Amino acid sequence: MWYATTMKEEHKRSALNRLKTVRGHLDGVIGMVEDERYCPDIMKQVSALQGSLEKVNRVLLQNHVETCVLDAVEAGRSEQVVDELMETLRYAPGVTGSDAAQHDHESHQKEHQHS
Ligand SMILES: [Cu+2]
Repeated sequence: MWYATTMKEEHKRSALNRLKTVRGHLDGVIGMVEDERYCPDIMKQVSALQGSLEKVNRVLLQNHVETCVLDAVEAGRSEQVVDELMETLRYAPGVTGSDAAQHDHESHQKEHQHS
């Protein structure tokens, strides 16, 4: 079963743009393997793809906190949502790692003007 989530327009656009870029990039990497390009060159591209996908998860996590989590807290379901959030963080190790510092702070600040 799945639950629907409310996606803020900017997060939805950002996630879709990033995923579609990954799709194009992935086709390129498939081509590199088919052409039997130099292994480290392919690995570099795979690593870049992983980084791009982690950014997608960061966008999704931010959306989740700004929508579902806040709503749940307001509805008095804080305990339940904290447990779920801790579970959710497992899907986004990049958020808590050193990589998180590289997060784009400009878009961050813009997104926080909503309150
Ligand atoms: Cu959510």
